[in-house]
Amino acid sequence: ASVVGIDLGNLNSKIGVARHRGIDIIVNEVSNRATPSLVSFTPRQRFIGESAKTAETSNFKNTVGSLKRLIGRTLQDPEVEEYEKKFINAQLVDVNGTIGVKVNYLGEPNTFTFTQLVASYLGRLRDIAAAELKQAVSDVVIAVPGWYTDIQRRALIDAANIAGLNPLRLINDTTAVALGYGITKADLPESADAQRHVCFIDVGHSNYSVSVVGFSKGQLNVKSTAYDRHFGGRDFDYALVQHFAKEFDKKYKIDVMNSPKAVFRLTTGCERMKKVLSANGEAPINVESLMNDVDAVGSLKREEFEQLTEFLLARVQDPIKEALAKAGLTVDQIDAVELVGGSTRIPAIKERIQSFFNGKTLGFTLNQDEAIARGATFACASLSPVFRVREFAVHDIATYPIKVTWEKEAGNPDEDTELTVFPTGNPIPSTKILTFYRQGPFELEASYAEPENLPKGTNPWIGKFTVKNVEKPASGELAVVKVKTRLNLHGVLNFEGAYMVEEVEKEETVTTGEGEDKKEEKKLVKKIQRKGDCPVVAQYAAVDKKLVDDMTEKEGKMAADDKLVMETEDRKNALEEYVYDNRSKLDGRYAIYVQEKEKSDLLAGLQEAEDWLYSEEGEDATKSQYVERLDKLKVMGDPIQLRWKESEDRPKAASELREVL
Ligand code: ATP
Ligand code: MG
Ligand code: K
Repeated sequence: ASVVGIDLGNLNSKIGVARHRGIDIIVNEVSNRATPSLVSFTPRQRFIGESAKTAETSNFKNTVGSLKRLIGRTLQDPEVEEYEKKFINAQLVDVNGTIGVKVNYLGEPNTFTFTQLVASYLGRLRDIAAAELKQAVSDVVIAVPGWYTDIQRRALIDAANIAGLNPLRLINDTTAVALGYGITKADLPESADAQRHVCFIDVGHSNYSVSVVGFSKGQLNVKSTAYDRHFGGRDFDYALVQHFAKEFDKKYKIDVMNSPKAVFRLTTGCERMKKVLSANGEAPINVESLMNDVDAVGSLKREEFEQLTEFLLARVQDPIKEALAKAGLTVDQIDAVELVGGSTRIPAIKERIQSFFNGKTLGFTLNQDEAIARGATFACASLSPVFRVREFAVHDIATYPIKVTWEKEAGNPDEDTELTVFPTGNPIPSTKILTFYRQGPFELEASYAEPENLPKGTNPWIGKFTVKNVEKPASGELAVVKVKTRLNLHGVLNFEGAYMVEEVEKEETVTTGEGEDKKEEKKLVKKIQRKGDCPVVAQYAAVDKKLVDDMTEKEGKMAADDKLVMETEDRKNALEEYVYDNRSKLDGRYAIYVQEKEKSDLLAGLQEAEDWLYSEEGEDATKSQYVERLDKLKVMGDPIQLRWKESEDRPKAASELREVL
C-alpha cells in the first residue's frame, strides 16, 4: 500500500508521498510541484489539472475551479451568490439539491455536481501519485479547512471514494501543518504542563485559518481555531480587478466588468501584479487585447495597493485575536508564530500579523506552500499499517458543537429533549454513549447546535437515528437503552448502534480489611448487563449510496474515454512521425541498405498514409485505425531500419573485439 497526503487547495493542490527515506512533495506531468485545481470539458475530452489551466483562456466557460469551495453546498446558499459566483465562469446549476455546473462536454450540455468534479480532480492527483510511485494508490489523507461541516466532509469522502481512493482521515489544514511541525522537533518540552504554544496562520487563495496548538514530547493538542472563510489571495486580486476596470473604462472606454472574458484576462494580470508588488514598491500591468482589441497597460504602487485592499487588511488580526481568546492565552504566552499559505507573502499581511504579536519574530521554518501536504502525508504514514513513523499523538478538536434531540418519553415528564453531545472543542475522534429510558422504539436527530456559526445557508441537520424493537422489561419499568455516537477521525458524526441493558444483582467476592483483618466475603452487587443490540436505521444529510455508485460508474467511463482519446492521439502522432522519419532517412542513412523497388513501395505507402492523415477521415479516426496503418508501414520499413542498424553495430563490435585482443 502507498502513503499519500493531499493538500486540496482552491488554486493549486500539492501531493506528498512517504518513502523509506522520508516525505517528498512530488511533481506532476510537467514537473510542477503544485497542480492547478481545475477540471475542464471540451468537445473531445476532459482536461484536468495542468492541461485544464493551459486551455483555460480559450475554454474558460467550460473550465471549473472553486472545487473545494462548492463541494457539499447548495445553489441557494447565500454565500454562493455573495462570495463565490464572481470567481466562477462556468454556469452554476442545481443538481438534485446540490450545487453543480452545466458545461459543454462531447458536444452536448452536461451537468456535474461538485462532488463529481472533485472526484474527477482527485482521480488526476491519484494518477500523478501512482505514476511517481509506480504502484496503484488507494490510501490517502486529505487536508480540509477546519470549518468544513459534516456535509462537506461527507461529500469529499464520497468524491474520494468515487475516485477509487480510501481516505484514512480528513485532517484539518492547520492541524496537518502542526503535525509536520511537531514531528520534526527534537526539543519539545517533556511535560504536558509546560507545553510550547505555537500559533499557525494559513492565508491561501480563498480562505484564512488560525490555530493555537500546544506541543509537548510526542503530542500536539489543538487549543483553538478561528477562521475568516472569505479572505484570501483571490479577494486581493478582485480588488485590483475592480480598480483597473474603472481605470481602463476611463482610459480606453471599455466596460470590462460586463465581459466575463475580459474579467478573466484582467484577473490573470492582476494576480501577477499582486505578486510583483510583494517584492517591489511598484508594478506594471499589461493585458494584451483585454477587450475590443485594446492592449491595456497600467501600474500601481504598493501603497496604493494597500489602500485599495485596506477593507481586507483591516480584518487580518481578527481571527488571530479570536483564536487566542478561545485558547485563553495572551500574546506573551505564544512561543512561536508560523506562517503558511501563498498570501502570507503579502508584506502588509505580514506587518499586521507582526504588529498583533508586538513585533515577535514570525517563523517561516515550514515550507509555506507545502507544509499542509507534508503534514497530511505524515498523518497518512502514521495511520498506514505499512509504514512505521515516530509516535506522535494528534489531539484535534471539533469546530462546531453538535446536539442530539428527541421527543419526550411519555412516562418521563421531567426528561430533557436535547443534549449537546459534542461541544465546541470536543476532541476528535470521540465516542459517547447516551442513555435513554424508553417504553418503545424511538428516534434521535443530530444537528449543529449553533447554526449561526455555520457557513451561511448550511442546513444544520446532520442525521436521524431510529432505534427499533425496544420493549418494556417484564418488571414494568422503562427499558434502558444505550446509544453509541461517534465523531470520527474525519470529523463526521455517526450513530454507531444501540443496545439495551438491565440492572441485575450478582453475587461477587469482595475483599475487605487489610493485613490480618483481610477477609473475603460474598456479596450481592448491582450490575449493568448488556441485553442485546437493537436494530437501528441511520440516515444522514448525504447523497445515498446508489447515487454514489452511479457517479462512480460515470467517472470510470469518463476516465476510460479520456484515456482512449490520449492513446488515440498518441498513435496518431506515432504514425505521423513514422512517415516523416522514414521519408527523410530513405534518402539519407538508409539509402545504401534499400533496393529501388522497396524504396518506391515504402515511399508510396508513406505518401498514402500522409494523404489519409490529412483527409477528413484520418484527421479524426479511431485508435485501431492508426495502429493498423502504422503496422502496415512497419512491415515495409522496419526491415530496412534493421539492416542499417545491424551494419551500424557490426564495426563497433569489431573494434571492441580488437581492444580485447
Ligand atoms: P486555499 O488555501 O484558499 O484553498 P490554496 O491552498 O490553493 O488556496 P495557496 O497555494 O496557499 O492557496 O496560495 C495561493 C495564493 O497565494 C494565490 O492567491 C496567490 O496569488 C498568492 N500568492 C502566491 N505568491 C504570492 C506572492 N509572492 N505575493 C502575493 N501573493 C502570492
Ligand atoms: Mg491552502
Ligand atoms: K503506521
